[in-house]
Amino acid sequence: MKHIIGHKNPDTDTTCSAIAYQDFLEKQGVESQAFALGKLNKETEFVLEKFGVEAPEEISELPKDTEIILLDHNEEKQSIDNIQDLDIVEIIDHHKVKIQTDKPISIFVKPLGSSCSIIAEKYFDTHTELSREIAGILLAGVVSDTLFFRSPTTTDVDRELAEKLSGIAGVSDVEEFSLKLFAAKSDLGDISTEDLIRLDYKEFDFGEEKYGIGVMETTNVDFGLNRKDEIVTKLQEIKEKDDFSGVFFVIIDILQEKSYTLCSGDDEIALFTKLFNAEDQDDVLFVDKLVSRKKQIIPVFENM
Ligand SMILES: [Mn+2]
Repeated sequence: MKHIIGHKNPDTDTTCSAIAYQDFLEKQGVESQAFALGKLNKETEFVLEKFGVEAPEEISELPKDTEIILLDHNEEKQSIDNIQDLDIVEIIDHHKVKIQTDKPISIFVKPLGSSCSIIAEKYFDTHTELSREIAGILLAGVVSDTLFFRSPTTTDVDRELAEKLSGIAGVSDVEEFSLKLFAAKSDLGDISTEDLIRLDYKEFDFGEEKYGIGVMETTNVDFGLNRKDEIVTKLQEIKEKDDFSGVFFVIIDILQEKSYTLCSGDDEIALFTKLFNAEDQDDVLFVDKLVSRKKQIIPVFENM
C-alpha cells in the first residue's frame, strides 16, 4: 500500500490534494492512503466538513521501508520525521525541486498555483470519475493556495480548472466561497504565539545558511500585528534554539494584497528591507503586493 503524505504544518492544498490523490489512485486500482503530518488548520477543517470528507489520520513517523508518495512538497525538512528510512516512490508538487534520490522515481512537478490543480488535471486528462465531494475539496485547494487567484503563482490553467471543479462541486459563487475559506483561516481563537508562527512555517537552506519563514495569510492582519512584541521575542527564541541565520514571520493581507513582516533581529530587518525594498514602520516591514513565499520571497533569498 502506498502512503500519501503532505507537508508538515498541513494546509488546505497539501491535505486536500493528498485525499484526492488517494481517491484517484483507488479508482485506478492502486491501494493507497492519505495521511497528515500534524493538526489541520481551521480553513481545512471547514472545507472537509462542508463537503463531508473525512480528515486523514495524523502521523509523525511510518515503519521502515514504507512506500510513500510526497504531495505538495519535496524537501526533506518539510516532510515526515523518519523520511531517511522510507521509500519515496513518487513526488507530486508545484514547488521548486530540491531532492536527491537513490533510484529512479516518478516525479510530477508543474508550475501551477496549487497541487490540487495538478490532481484535478489528472482526473480530467484520464477521464476519471470525479465526485462532488472530491471536486469540492480540490476547488478549495486551488482557491486557498492561489488566494482566490490573487497570488502571482496563479495561472490560466488554475482558473480554468477551478471553473470546471466549481460546476461539479455545485459551488455557484466561487468568490463567496473564497471569503468563507479565508474567514475560517483567519479565525485563530486563542492560539499561542509559537503555534501562530508555526501554523504555516517552512525551513530553508539558502547556501550555507538556514532560515525559517512563517506566513500568516489572513483577512485580519491586526490579529498578528497586535502581538508584534511577543512574536518578535518568539522569533528570536526559535532562531537561537535552531541555530538559524534568521527567522521571519510574514503577515499577508489576502484581500488588500499587502504584507507586514516581523524579524528575529536587527540584521534580519536590514536584510529583508534591502532585499524587498520594504518600508520599515517601527520594525514592521511593509511591502505592497508581496503575497507569495514561494514565488516572491524564496527566489529573492536564493539569489542574495
Ligand atoms: Mn501547495
